[in-house]
Amino acid sequence: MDLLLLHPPSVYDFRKNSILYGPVSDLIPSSPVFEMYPLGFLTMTNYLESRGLRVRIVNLALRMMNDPKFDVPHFLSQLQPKVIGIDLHWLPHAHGSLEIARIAKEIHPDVPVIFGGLSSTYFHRELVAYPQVDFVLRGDSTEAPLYELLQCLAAGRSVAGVPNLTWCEDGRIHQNPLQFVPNSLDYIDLNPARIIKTVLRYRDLQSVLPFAGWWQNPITAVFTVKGCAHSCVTCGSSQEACQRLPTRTRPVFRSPRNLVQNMVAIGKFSRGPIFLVGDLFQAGQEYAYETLEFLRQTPLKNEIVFEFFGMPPLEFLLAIDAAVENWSIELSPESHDEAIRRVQDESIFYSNAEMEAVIEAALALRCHRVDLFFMIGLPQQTYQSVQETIDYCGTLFHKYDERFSCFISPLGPFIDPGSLGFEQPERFGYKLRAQTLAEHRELLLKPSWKHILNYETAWMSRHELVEATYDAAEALNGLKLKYGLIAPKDGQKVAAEIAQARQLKDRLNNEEDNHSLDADAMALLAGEIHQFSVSTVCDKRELFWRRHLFNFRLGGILPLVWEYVREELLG
Ligand code: B12
Repeated sequence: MDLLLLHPPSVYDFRKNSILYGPVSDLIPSSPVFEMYPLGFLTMTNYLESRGLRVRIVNLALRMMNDPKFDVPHFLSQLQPKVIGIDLHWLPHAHGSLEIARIAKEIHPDVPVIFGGLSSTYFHRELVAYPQVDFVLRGDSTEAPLYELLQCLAAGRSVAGVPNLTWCEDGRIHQNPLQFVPNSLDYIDLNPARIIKTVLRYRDLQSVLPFAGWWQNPITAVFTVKGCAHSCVTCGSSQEACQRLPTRTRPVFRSPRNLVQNMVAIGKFSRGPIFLVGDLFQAGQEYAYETLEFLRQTPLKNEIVFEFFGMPPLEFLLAIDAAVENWSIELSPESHDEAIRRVQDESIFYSNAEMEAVIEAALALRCHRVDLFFMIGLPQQTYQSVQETIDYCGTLFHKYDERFSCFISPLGPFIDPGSLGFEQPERFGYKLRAQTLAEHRELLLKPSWKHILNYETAWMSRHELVEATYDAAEALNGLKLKYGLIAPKDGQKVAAEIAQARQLKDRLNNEEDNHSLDADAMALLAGEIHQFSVSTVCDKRELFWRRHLFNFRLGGILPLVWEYVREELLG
């Protein structure tokens, strides 16, 4: 095995710690363990394997979740990798990633450990000073430098010429220039066929699954862009954040043809929905329509999910409807209050009236779902304003049918490093509670999410952010029940879970660390990731699309099994 890619849990070992993680991951497929690994694991695997190297992905976070007895040190001691790669892409992995690296280094002291991802890029100098980290590959695109680094390590050559690399020698930190910043994304893709082959090679499907429940809800994503043209205050990959990290100065796109080819490749194996990451209009109108034209020419039946940062022209919705059989849209107005929305990024501001026109137009077509996402923790947003957002959701539920839904969640656990809010907190009314990687690691071990948050705002204290979240969640759940958007049984379960989480939170109130928790609370919270922190602001299942009797296409998978047997077993 030339490279072992490990995805850590947010906190190691979450199964033993007593922490109320809170609803920080309720609107994504992962749990608060943040068990989903970066899409980049797939592009790196594809790139390296196509050049003859052998790569194995192990989602340690998911293995630990699925099996309470899964023994990480024992598992790692059974493997003989030449190099280990660990992602610290999302800052919530600040604790787990370094702990996994420490354990791996103890077991395999001579195996180099490489870190990568956006948070690694931001904190690269601090990171490389840890004894368990040998290298950090900076940037949002690392396939080619990673290949070069692995070649150097295998040949015992100097790494001084490897682009994007930060490394330490004799106590001195070296920072090679960020030379690999590709201006097209067509050189990589997720190639599901190759990933299936690695599953066969290591006879290990469990370690490659992206999140708990994926087997039942096999959503896949195709990325259209790296970097961004916009300047949203809270985003760690906005134009300004990309310059600050730095990763790139302007966004770069995949060509529509390449994008659609990748979607078709996915459609051969899976009937699940395909999420198009990034607003197609970022690359311009021509790009957006060209993508639809390629889609029109394919017989893809999967649900295609489009996200829009600004509002698309209504004709574009007509064009989607003409090109795609099954489609949905996702919009993120963040707040009902236009003044608050305007602060995020003036350049993609839209009014409620414009947004409602888009919703109406989509629902008049074959669109299966329109999901609206709101956030808690924005500049200028008060407790009162959050509750008014829920009133606004009520007005919309009244107007539209059951294909329309709204979601709300707190900005958490961290405001992204590199974002405008993190870099210029006073300007946007943020008060930061942590700045360094070490400080974020410490926060992650606090007893409840109120203490974990790395910020509060001039308009809401941490206490108010938490209260606003549970109150809004309760009210939104009530509205969904009222309008028949969720089954009474499911709605009642969410309500009970919110009430329980509240009670527990009150017990933890003002506790600054685990030592002062009473024994009952400690016991309730030991290893807790589900009861009080998953499906508390909404039922996670609301996020998923309708299921198919058979989610996967055997017709696409069986030829690969045969190819594998021919190539690897029969020589
Ligand atoms: C799609 C997306 C998601 C998807 C998941 C996609 C996935 N599995 O990767 C969903 C919606 C589930 C999601 C969830 C979250 N996300 Co998100 N996400 C994005 C988004 C929009 C695009 C990412 C993408 O497509 N990348 C393209 C792929 C191909 O590249 P890549 O995965 O980044 O990998 C490359 C490099 O990063 C690097 N790399 C990464 N890991 C490693 C490891 C090694 C060893 C090496 C060498 C290199 C390396 O090399 C890779 C190959 O070139 C970005 C914003 C953006 N425009 O970048 C935010 C972003 C990455 N997400 C962010 C956040 C905060 C989150 C959440 C924590 C939010 C939350 N509280 O719920 C969760 C965490 C989920 C989890 N781990 O369980 C922040 C991260 C800020 C930070 N520094 O922490 C971003 C920047 C912006 C944002 N706020 O959304 N996200």
